[in-house]
Amino acid sequence: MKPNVILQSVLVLAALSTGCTKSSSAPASATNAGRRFAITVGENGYQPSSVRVHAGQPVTLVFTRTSDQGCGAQLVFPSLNLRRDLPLNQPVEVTFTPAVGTVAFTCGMNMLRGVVVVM
Ligand SMILES: [Cu+2]
Repeated sequence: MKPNVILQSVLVLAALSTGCTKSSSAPASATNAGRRFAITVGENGYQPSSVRVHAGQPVTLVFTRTSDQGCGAQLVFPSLNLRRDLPLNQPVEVTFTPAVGTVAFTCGMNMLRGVVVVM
């Protein structure tokens, strides 16, 4: 009987420690961990709504619109003179090499807003 109790507590500890690794919360602003950023377009806007990248390096933003509500069906990068349709649940990639400054992106009516901060 006693070995059983010990085994059970080991299993409980294992379950607790693996559960912890999943609980890191995503920050609202992503940092430059890579050159590829996934951005979700929901009814309330872009998530994350800002990313930070280094100047002179190509960056790819992968936009996925996940909601038919709101007005995220069009994506505009005014300073890049670039406009894309975002089909529902279909990733759309935008790649560019930014200079220092900010690169804004918006919905087709300039209501939803996001920004790439380039350092
Ligand atoms: Cu809009």
